This record gives sequence, C-alpha cells and structure tokens, in this order.
Amino acid sequence: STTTTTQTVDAIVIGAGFGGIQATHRLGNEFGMTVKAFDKAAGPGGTWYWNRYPGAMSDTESHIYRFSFDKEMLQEDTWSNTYLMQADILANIERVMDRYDLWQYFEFNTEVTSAIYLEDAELWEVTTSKGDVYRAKYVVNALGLLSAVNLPDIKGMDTFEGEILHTGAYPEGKDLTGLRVGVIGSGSTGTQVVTALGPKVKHLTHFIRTPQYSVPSGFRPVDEAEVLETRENFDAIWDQVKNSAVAFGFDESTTPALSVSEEERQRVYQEAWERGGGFRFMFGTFGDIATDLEANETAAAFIRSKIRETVKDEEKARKLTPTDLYARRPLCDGGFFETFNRDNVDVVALKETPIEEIVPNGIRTADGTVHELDVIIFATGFDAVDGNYRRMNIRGRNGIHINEYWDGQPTSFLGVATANFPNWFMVLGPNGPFTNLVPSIETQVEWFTDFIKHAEDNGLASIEPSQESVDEWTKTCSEIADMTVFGKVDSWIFGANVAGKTRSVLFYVGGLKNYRDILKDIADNDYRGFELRSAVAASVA
Ligand code: FAD
Ligand code: NA7
Repeated sequence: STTTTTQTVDAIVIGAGFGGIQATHRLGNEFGMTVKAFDKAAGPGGTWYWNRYPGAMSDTESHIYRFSFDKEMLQEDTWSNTYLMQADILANIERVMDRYDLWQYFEFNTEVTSAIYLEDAELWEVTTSKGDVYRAKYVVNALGLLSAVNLPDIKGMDTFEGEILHTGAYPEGKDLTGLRVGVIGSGSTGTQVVTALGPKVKHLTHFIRTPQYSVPSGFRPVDEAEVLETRENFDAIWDQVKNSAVAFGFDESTTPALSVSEEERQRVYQEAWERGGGFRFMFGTFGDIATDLEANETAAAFIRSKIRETVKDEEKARKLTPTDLYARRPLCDGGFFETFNRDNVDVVALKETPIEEIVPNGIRTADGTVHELDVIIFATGFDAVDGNYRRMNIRGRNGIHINEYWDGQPTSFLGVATANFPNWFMVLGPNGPFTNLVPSIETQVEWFTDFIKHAEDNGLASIEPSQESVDEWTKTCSEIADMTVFGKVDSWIFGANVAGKTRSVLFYVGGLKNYRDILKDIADNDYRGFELRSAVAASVA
C-alpha cells in the first residue's frame, strides 16, 4: 500500500499560466511565503503550453501581451511581428520562470484533484493526482478561463480510422502535409487553423455551424526601430492600457456610429480594416457597436460586404457570411476568407447540412455526402471560465461543494473570490474583466496577493467575501452585460457554447479602468465587502 504524507505550506497555487506564475512569484519570492505550485501540463505556459495548433497566435498586439510589472525585463523584451506566435509567448513565459527562479516551486504533470477546507484547522487540504496531500492556508486557483477543452460527443467518433485532434491539446510539430483534413469550428481558433493549414494540406474541409465576422489582423513584421520606440514609451503605453476599457492599446471611440454620415462611417471602417485588429474594429471605430443594434448592423454590413468581395466562389461566400449580430469576441485573421479561394479548401454549412455521423473514413453530413478525411481537428473551444473548477472536488465551509454552491450560475465577488470559500482566490474567475487579459490578470494577482499580505500582517485567520457582496457583484455584472449586444447571441462569453451548460453572465464588461478603480476603492476601505476574521475570534467561536 502507498503511504501519503501531509506537507504544510502557506499557499498552494494551481496553474502555470500567466496567473499562476505571477501569483507564485509574488507570494514566494516577494512575500517569502512557502508556496507549492502545480500544473497538470508537463511545463509552464498554460494556454500557450496546450495550444500548439498550426497558426496559433495572440490577437492582442505583441508589445502588450506580456507582463508589465518588470520594467527591466520590458527593456530587454523583443518581438518580430505585430502579434506573437504561440512559441514566442511560451518562450517569454519561460524567460519569466528563469528570471525569477520559479521552477523550484512548480511540480508539473500533476493535477490537483481536490481542495477541501478544514474548518477546525482553518486550512485547505489539497490532493494531487499522484496521491500527495498538502495543507495550506491559502489556495490560488489560476486554472485558466479558456482551458477546459470542449470536445463535443459526435456519433461514431470512436469508429474514425484517422486521427482526431483538439486544438486545445495539440501535439507539437504535427505534420499534416499531403493529408485530407477536416476542421470543425470557426471561432478564433478555427479561423487561425484553417488559414495556416489551407496552403499546406492536400485538402481541407471547414465545417462551420455559425459563420463569424472577422477582420484582418494587420499581422506584419516589426522592425528594430519600432521596438526601440515602444520600449522608450512603455510607461505611457501601460498607463493607457490600464486606464482603458478593453485594454488592447487604443483609445475606445465614444462617437456613435449613426452620428456621422454614411460616407464618413465607411471611411472609418475602411481605415480600421486596413489597420487591422478585431477589438480595434469593434471598439476603436465607434462607441456603440457593442451596445446599439443599429450601430452594430453598420459594422456587420461592412464586414459582410468585404467577405462577399473577397471570396470569389458565390456559394462558398454565402456559406461563410454571418447573418446574426456582430456580438461575439471580435475576431481577426491573417487571410481566412482568402483561403477559400484555393481549390483545395472547402466549406460545409452545418446549419444546412448537419453532421450526421463520423464514419471510419470521414464525416457524413445530412445530404448523404461522406467527406473523406485522414484527420479531424476539433476547434470547438472550451468549457469557459468555470469549466476547470467544476472538474475538481472543491469543498468550502460546511463541506459545500463548488458545484452545489454554483448550482446554475457560477458567481464571485470581483472575479477573485467567493463566499463560503475562505482564503481561496481565483484568477479570472466568473465575472472577472473582459479585456486583453494579461493586464487584467496582473491587476487581480497584485490585488489579491496584497490582500493575503494584509491578512498575514494583521494576524487574520480567514478572509472571504460576504454572500451579499457576491450577490451585488453578480447583479452589477448582469446589468452591465444587459446593456450590450453580447448576450443576444450564443457564445462562450455567456457559457452558451457547451451542450448541457447553463447560460449565465460570466464577465464584468465594465472595462479595466472601472474595474481597477473598484478594486482600489475596496482595498482602501478595509476590504469592504469581505469578512475578515482574526485567529482569536475564530478559535473562540
Ligand atoms: P491558463 O494559461 O489557461 O493556465 C491555466 C493552467 O492551469 C493550465 O496550464 C492548466 O493545465 C492548469 N490547470 C487547470 N486545472 C488544473 C488542475 N486541477 N490541476 C493542475 N493544473 C490545472 N487572451 C488575450 O488577452 N489575448 C489573446 O490574444 C489571447 N489569445 C488566446 C488564444 C487561444 C488559442 C486561447 C485558448 C486563449 C487566448 N487568450 C488570449 C486567453 C488566454 O487564456 C489568457 O490570455 C491567458 O493566457 C490565461 O492565463 P491563465 O494563467 O489565467 O490561465
Ligand atoms: P469558440 O470561439 O468557442 O469557437 C468554437 C467553434 O466551434 C464555434 O464555431 C462553434 O460553433 C463550433 N462548435 C462547437 N461545438 C460544435 C459542434 N458540436 N458542432 C459543430 N461546431 C461546433 O472557441 P475558440 O477556441 O475558437 O476560441 C475561444 C477563445 O480562445 C477565443 O475567443 C480567443 O479568446 C481564444 P457555434 O458558434 O457554437 O455555432
């Protein structure tokens, strides 16, 4: 029989993406706490460890998809293009691991399977897939918001004689040259895969359920002078990012789309089209595309006309053209629509001809066609935000299970903590900010690690939000979301992309500046909305 020993540390960190790495650095290196960190992956990177599919890259521009806290490192950082490829981001994260000697804290290939709060000891008991047990006062969950893979259950999948891959767990360096490839899914990931693979494979069939609006990314090489200039201006750049709404490095427009002439509107859209960038197109052109249906339609119509102009085959163009609102996370691409002008790239509209079954040699659709394939790539996204939490056995006060507490809707206060789960923090938990995410991750990590330090300095035994704060925050997030168009379509932003998942509000869409102001105000007011319990009171109770 195996014996398990229990080791006690100050904090357990789960996840080795940006969030877990910064939390570990702060707690371990800066505050001198004992920290044990885990990731089920074999190395650091999180998203950028797992998503090694062809064409994987950021849609946040290179200079602001990185940590801002280390000014010295920013002066050494460099990049070659306007966006970062997966390997670039991974290399940057590994540099952070080296620079701060963070490898010592992390144990890889190790999944945390349960975290149970022991009320008497006021400690969390954490169990790993290796059977090891740890106790810790604090648990930091940096589990990733786009990390739990969504692999739909399609009839006949197990009969397929070729290979089935998912973009969110993609093997490194897979060569698909000369093969017939099917790609299911047309979100950010699907469009990247198709654009990258179209010219490389023998034949590519893109299975699209909902066509999407996508604009050019503006991917281009960046020269040394541009990098130098950015380095010189980093203070101002980050200041602008952190005081904006979506934190994508541009000032959001406040001009209503219909307040200008048709001619001017077209000029603004054309300019944004040429400049590139999905968030820039949606939020930098006019101020009400995401909130007003008529304004939204002007942007949607512009993109639809571009698709029809780009795709030469009328039938393909029709299948690629969206008909609903422009109301998902705005996409950008490096020539997605152009890829369909190739003879070896085809599109199947699943709403017209749904997948009936996966068969040994391909996919059979409702019109009876068997699309013969050697490889099927699922670009079907993630059980976003709460997915990884629900896969763990997490129990807070009175043994309440996270799935019980989050029955229906996952909730939090500020996206970082929730009632009944003391000393338990989340990076990008439910109802966190919807932005370029690294600055939001930094905002959260800095804030709650400062809070942990405050608890330690003041001899507190536990810190957790009140249920009232959670309810209020949930209401605030719903009210703001209701003012936008995002909730009017189905997507992962509302948990409306996975079979069986309850639709709910999952983000604070009030912008990073407002979010940072709220966090600061709460910290300045003795962490208003949180219950702070001292050790003495707890042992008397
Ligand atoms: P992650 O990087 O997801 O890391 C979470 C880690 O936790 C994972 O490695 C996982 O293995 C681990 N984990 C989870 N559960 C457990 C467990 N129980 N035990 C052990 N380990 C566990 N955001 C942007 O802002 N801009 C972009 O351009 C952008 N592009 C993206 C492109 C893709 C393809 C994807 C999937 C996401 C993209 N994102 C982008 C979002 C991206 O996820 C975030 O920007 C950021 O990387 C999240 O970092 P994180 O540390 O919070 O989580
Ligand atoms: P997304 O944006 O959730 O896209 C998933 C795609 O997969 C989308 O086109 C879905 O169609 C499609 N899908 C999902 N399930 C099925 C089934 N069962 N059959 C057919 N098609 C299906 O995930 P991504 O990975 O592209 O991007 C997620 C985020 O990561 C992205 O926003 C970036 O931040 C990075 P649907 O639209 O639901 O009809």
